[in-house]
Amino acid sequence: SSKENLTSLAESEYIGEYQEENSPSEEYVSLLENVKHKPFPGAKIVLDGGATRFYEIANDRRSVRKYSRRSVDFSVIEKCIQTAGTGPSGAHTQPWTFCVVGNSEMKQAIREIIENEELENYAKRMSRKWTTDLGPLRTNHIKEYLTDAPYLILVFKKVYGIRTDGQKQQHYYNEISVSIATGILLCALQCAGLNSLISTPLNCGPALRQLLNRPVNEKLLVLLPVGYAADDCEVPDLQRKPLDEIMVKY
Ligand code: IYR
Repeated sequence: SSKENLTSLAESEYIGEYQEENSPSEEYVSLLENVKHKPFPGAKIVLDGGATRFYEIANDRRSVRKYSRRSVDFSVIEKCIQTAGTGPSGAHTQPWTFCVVGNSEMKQAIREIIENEELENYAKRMSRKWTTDLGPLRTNHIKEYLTDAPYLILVFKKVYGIRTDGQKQQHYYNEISVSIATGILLCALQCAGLNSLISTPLNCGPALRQLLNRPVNEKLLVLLPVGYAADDCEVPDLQRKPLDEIMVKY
């Protein structure tokens, strides 16, 4: 049956929650049908000592949960999101939407949705093992950063697209694509001297999607507060694994 087929496909290789099967009758046309190929000389913008400099910037990033209310230049946010949009994606479907919220009332509404759900999450939905593992990070259901940070970026994955003729377009590996784009966004924000946090508001996706008036094919992946760390911001003194623990050379 189609259900079985979907399950086995999903188990062998998870390309996304929406998967379509061949129709015996339909003619298919690629979205990229008219794309020509051109010579490519390779990467041409090279930073001197780029790998080391980029490491230093990336290694300076910390997940920040306490923000100053100091304002952020919106054009910088725009440039960082434009950068995120350079990410690779399955069949070049670019299955992302970055919603930027700077409006105070909307941030407050988002905070209420998330704090209400997180109260349940921390008390009931997350296992005791999970909350114990998180204990040292000092997180809880109260999230002042959702109203203190000047901007919230809600990252949605488009689990499928809609073609101009109304047909659904499969978005292969959409979660991987949007996760990679989000990683690029984190780096861009860091390069701009901004702080951020990847937050994963469990069970809040549908309510936030509706609040922001997003269509049903968009699902919330992560939410990032963005801004400057508060003067009294503290982070856990974590260590990153050394190279020899994360790289295996063959
Ligand atoms: N989403 C919750 C809980 C949380 C989960 C993990 I895994 C973290 O590394 C941190 C927090 C929250 O935002 O508090």
